[in-house]
Amino acid sequence: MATTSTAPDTKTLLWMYRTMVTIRRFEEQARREADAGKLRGMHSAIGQEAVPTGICAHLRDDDFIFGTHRSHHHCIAKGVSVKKMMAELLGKSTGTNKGKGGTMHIADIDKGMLGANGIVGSNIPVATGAALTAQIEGTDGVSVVFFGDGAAAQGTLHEAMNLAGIWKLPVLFVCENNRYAQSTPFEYSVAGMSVANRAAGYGMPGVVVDGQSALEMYEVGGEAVRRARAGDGPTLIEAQTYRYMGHFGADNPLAYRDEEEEAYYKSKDCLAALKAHLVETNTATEAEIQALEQQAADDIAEASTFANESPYPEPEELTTEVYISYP
Ligand SMILES: Cc1ncc(C[n+]2csc(CCOP(=O)(O)OP(=O)(O)O)c2C)c(N)n1
Repeated sequence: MATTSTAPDTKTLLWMYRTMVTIRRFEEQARREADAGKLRGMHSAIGQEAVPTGICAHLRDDDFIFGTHRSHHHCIAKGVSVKKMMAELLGKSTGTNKGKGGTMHIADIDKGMLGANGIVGSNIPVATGAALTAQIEGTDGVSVVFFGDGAAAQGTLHEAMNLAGIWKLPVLFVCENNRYAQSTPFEYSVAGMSVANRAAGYGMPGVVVDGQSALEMYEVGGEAVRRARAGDGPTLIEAQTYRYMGHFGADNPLAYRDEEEEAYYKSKDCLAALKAHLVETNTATEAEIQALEQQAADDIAEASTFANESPYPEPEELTTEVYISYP
């Protein structure tokens, strides 16, 4: 999906809603697969669907994105096949990485998803390097890196923002501030209580946006992508959002946050908000919305069947296409 307008047109709005519903259904099914013991350590992004969707609405297949340990939503928003993703989660040979990457290392070069990564903060300099490549090659390509509030305190972000600032690189630093790094609250770990304010130190705009609003994410993402393509340099975006599940699914978030807070963020649910907008603006009827929701559910059911019926890689493939480091 690549659009340049400042307000989303009907086609884009419907794409955003379907994408967000697809992400939620994918995450729900992935949870069921994990509960059935078919994968372990699955980090769900339920609640955070609007963040990559509003940004990726402006990206082309040849733009790059980079993710984290919690990246299913980034991949889906960038157009990676949910069938191949689900197969990857289950370690099957039909997966995006032939079953050798798993939930935390999904990549699809054809779609510009250059990789999720389990090491917190590690993809920030890599994404900045991809932006440098686009600049050197003279394309108008854009690189986007998603990371959490926990990663915002990693040195990698600051080194990369400095280089991106002096070289005016076409990169978007997108912090998904879901208020917790595992169980550590944002207030406890982020000095100054703001990620966006840090942009000032590196000569780039720092924008706070309601990450529960697909429309606001679309607007802020559009301006940042426009700046990057025009050679005006990087932007730091702090999208304020919330993850509904525990850190990796099996933990209990109520051990470190309260029901009132959870209820507050769920009352601002990004899917419900966009659906209400579609109805109020007569962009789609209830029946059309239901049809979109059904299509998303069907896609995920098909992805699950495909993944479960796919074969595991052969034993002799164990050491092919993987990096091996020798001591
Ligand atoms: C360098 C590094 N330190 C610690 C960890 C363990 N770890 C995995 S996820 C996580 C929390 C990350 O929080 P945040 O960046 O806010 O992302 P979120 O989980 O909220 O999406 C930590 C500390 C890690 N994987 N890598």
